Amino acid sequence: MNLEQARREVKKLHKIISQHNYQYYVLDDPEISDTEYDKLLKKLIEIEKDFPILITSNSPTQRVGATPLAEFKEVEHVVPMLSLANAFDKDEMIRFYERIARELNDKNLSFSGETKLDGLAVSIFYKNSILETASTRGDGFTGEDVTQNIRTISQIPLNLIGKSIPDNLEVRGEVFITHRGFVNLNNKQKKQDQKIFANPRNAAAGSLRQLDPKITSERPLSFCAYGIGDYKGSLQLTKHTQILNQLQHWGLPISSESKELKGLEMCLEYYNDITDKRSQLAYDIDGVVFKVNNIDQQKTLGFVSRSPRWAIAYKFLPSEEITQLIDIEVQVGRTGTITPVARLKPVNVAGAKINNATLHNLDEIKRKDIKIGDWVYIRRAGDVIPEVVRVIKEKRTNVKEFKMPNTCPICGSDIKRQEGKTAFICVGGLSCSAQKNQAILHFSSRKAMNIDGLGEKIVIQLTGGRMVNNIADLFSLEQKKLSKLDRMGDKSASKLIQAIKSCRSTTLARFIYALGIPEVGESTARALANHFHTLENIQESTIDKLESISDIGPIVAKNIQSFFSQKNNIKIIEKLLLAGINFNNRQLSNESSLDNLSFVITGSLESITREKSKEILLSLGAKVGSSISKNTNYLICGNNPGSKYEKAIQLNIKILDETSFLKILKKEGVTL
Ligand code: 9MJ
Repeated sequence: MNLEQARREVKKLHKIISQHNYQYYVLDDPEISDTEYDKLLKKLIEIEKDFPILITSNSPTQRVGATPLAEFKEVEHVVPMLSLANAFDKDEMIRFYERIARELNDKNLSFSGETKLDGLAVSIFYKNSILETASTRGDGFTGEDVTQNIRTISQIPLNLIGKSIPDNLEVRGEVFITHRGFVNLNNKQKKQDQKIFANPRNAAAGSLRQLDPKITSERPLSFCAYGIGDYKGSLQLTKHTQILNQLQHWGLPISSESKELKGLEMCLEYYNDITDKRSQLAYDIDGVVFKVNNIDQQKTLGFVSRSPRWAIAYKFLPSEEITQLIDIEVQVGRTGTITPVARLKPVNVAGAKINNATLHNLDEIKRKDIKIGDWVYIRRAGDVIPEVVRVIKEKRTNVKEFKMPNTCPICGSDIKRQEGKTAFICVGGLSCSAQKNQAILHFSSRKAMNIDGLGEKIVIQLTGGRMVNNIADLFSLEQKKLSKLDRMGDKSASKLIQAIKSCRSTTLARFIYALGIPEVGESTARALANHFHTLENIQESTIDKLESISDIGPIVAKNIQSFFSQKNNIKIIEKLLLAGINFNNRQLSNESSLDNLSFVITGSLESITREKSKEILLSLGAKVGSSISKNTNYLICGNNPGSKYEKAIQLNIKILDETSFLKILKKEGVTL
């Protein structure tokens, strides 16, 4: 066989093997026996052995070819991976339905009903039908590059099959582990004296985030596609259910429970049917998803900050179990807030062993009349911290009242109640080691500076031994000293030093979030970064300027200003910058950011869909409205514009044609 013949043979084998994978994994209807399949694979391996030049990453022989990574690269999502808005009861579901039926003026809306898998959302990018990259959802805007781990999942095709596949196609779906896979995995872990996973979701997350793809390949990961993100090429489908169907024809597994539903009654019926069926399913689901089926209607509805307005996750009621509350202790948070925590007789709630549950605050304890020794209902919903729902008064015998301590159990400072507030606070500030530790843990957490390997046990040792007194001290840690700590060797110390070094290249939004300003979460941090562009601007901003940002009210504005006016904080920030922290976010380098500008889109654009334009604009901090008003800054006008065009002219609103719009995006660093 010469190289050309081998090349043709390899191509043919890729195609045949992909087709059989589809029959086996997607249709559950294999056409050949395992032995015959192995023969095909063996044939391919032999040709590749003779002609190594023909080995490509999309070869079925290469699913576990890659070497372990040092860390995951970050990837920015072209189209943000938004999360779904939730409905927790029938009323909320009805309100969702009625709101969009009214907005679309359609009383008999059609939906795609889907089960809501409880795993990890991922995005898989196919270029010319070949799997090129894959990433986790992360914070919705930036995720981690898990390409080599995704490749190990047999259910995920390395090559798409079938016709009319867009040149660029981003498939979105959930990676999960079935009940059976979970039990087998934990049995194996136990035998090998390895970590036991609390539930299938944790097991899936832990397995996908392995740096060594060989480990991932040994985990029973499954995949289900539920939509598409970015794409280039034609996709003449008008319904979401057609997209799902099309994904299946291209070789991707989809849920067999998905169904087209017409009207509210059918949606509610579907929810009840799936609720009844839940315990028979082979995998965990935590609700049902309804997506407006008509793609044009989806586009009309658009998005609000983090969620599409055309979809809702109607969640199942969280699981509840009964156990005894043995004691109430208090925990000191990052900003000194004292949280009472219930110590419980261990109980299994929805697959996880629960030892503690939050009691929120003293008022909550009084309102629920919780006493030490009570029998209580514990609730756990997904990732939410378990909580005590209510007391079973009939079972009450020998109970004791909880009293808020007068002094902090960690540092001995006074505990005071802030005027007009529910929370009790330890006044020790950063002299309280609990607050110090929490501040460092927050700084290094995944959504903040993302320092891998800096867990609670290490932080406690670092602050206890006075090696670290504040977040800036992390950057002067020495490997030699670090390696002497408990649970640390040379290798982990070197890894941690490397992680600390590499976290210095970050975004302004992450850094602001990492500082731990009271009540400044991820989304406020992003709004600040988008609005002010530089750290100095934020530090120097006035309360008025801060309040002019739509996400920020008077209390948060005051928190921000007061944080940046404290000498100690200024000193720590200076030290952090001196240590080399730098910001590489797109908005930073660009003075003409679209922050807070309001856009409306009309007509059809040629090189980008309206939906995609909307998502990109939102990710750049702009607002996208559905109708023209005097507050609109720009109308983006494609072919065959509607009445919005005339209205914009009447109101003297600036009109951008497609070319000008694309130029703006380019200037903002967006490549289509
Ligand atoms: C899950 N988790 O099963 C979506 N999902 O759609 C389904 N998640 C989703 N759809 C848009 N079926 C964002 C998330």
